[in-house]
Amino acid sequence: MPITPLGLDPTLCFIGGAWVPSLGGGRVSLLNPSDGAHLCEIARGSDADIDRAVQAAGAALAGDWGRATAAERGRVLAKIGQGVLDNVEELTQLEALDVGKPLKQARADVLALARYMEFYAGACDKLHGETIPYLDGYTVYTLREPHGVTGHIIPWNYPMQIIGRSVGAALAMGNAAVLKPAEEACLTALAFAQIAHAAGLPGGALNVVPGLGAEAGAALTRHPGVHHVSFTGSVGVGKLIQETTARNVVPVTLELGGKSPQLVFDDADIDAALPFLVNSGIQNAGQTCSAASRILVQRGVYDRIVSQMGARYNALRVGPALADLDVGPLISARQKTIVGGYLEQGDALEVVGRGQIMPDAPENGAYVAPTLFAGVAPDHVLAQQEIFGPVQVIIPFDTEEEAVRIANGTEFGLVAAVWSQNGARQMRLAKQLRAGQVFLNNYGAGGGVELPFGGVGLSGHGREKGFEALYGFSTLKTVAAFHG
Ligand code: TXE
Repeated sequence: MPITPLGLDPTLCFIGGAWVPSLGGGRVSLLNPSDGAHLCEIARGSDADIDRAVQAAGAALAGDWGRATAAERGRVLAKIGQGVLDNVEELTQLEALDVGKPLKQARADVLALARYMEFYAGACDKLHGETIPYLDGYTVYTLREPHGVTGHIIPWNYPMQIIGRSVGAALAMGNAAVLKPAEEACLTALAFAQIAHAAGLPGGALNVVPGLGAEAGAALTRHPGVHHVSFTGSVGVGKLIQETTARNVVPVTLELGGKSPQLVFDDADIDAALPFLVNSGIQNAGQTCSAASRILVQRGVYDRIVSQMGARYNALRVGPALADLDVGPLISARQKTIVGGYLEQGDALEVVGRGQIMPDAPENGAYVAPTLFAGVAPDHVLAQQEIFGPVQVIIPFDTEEEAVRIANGTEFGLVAAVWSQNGARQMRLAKQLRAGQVFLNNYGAGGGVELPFGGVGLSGHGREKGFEALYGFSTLKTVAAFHG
């Protein structure tokens, strides 16, 4: 059932360098979020498929992939990056169909994936052990080694970016990966496997087993042959995975979303801030772990921010991914119900901006009008819980201390941003804000692949992206030689 020029058969798993049917024989239906129509079927990976994939990864480590030098791994990753670039339009279309992302946002994800490969291609041979001065008669050094088989469980919101930052870094350090993409969107994960294979990645170094979280996902986290698990998704499943992997004493990286604030002070450059304030809430229809769902605004500029953000919201157009408007559909009818439930809880709040669903948007698409609330209390449910939809709340504050208290007043800690011209304040707040990353007078720093990324608190732990990820995807062996 080829559905793209890439010629994918999405009903298959990619194991040991070959496309194979699931042993369980089951299928899951993939829907197009833009119109709710059946897109294609994908494999419903089983315990046995995960077992096969883990065995194949182990065999790759014992074979060509395990023997490859760091420089050789780098060359393969560079070729994979080129392969991604050679297929930008096909991957863009696939992601738009599968995730419901407007084309320009999907294209940005493809380019990010290529850039991750390029970055990790260059990083492969840059992280190594060191010699340690010790007692007379000893030579001591460390070896930086792969964990072995790494499991990657990823969500549907940014498949390509998350593959880039986690699978890219794992392969760079010489691990062999088993990837379980989300059941809602997995086509670009399959396409990536195809591209990687064509680029010369040895069979078994990357295996992709689509399927359900409670089946293929759970099987991957409890498999004794898996030596590290990287998970991006919900807090609930993250906790479950931490428990399961603890039983095998396997290290885990968890990236679990957030309730990220942007703090706008009276002395901020408002014109510079405005596009970031809005885009950070509506990009990918708000289904972004680092979405800035809380905008904290000092009283002196409060009215201006409310009216100018409101005006931008009122101009937002919502429609099918291929129409390439400002906002696409949510991933599914289920997600629409969840977001709708939150909007109902905001019934009594002041709505100061609302985007427009285009009249010709298909009726069965998972569309939600982007909604901006103002005057929201910091402890309101909409200011505390991750909504994962195009919804932002504006919260007023008077003093810097109050702003920090509100910003730090959720269980999450992924991203925070400060808009102020006061350098001393920027430095103070960069230290005081409880977050894995703080942006000063910007938001997201253009998504740079070089920047380590991860959270504290319920947002998770461990860092992916950047050079830092290479530490997480490797382990250190100390060698102490006594030679007299
Ligand atoms: O996540 P799940 P869902 C948040 C966001 C969203 C909510 C629910 O708030 O509304 O989570 O989204 C796999 N063992 N984020 O239901 O279930 C699953 O198959 C092993 C934030 O999509 O966590 C998929 O591949 N794996 C977030 C992946 O986990 C399991 C991104 C994510 O699915 C499993 C997505 C299990 N028992 C949602 N159960 C972010 N951090 O960006 C599910 N999975």
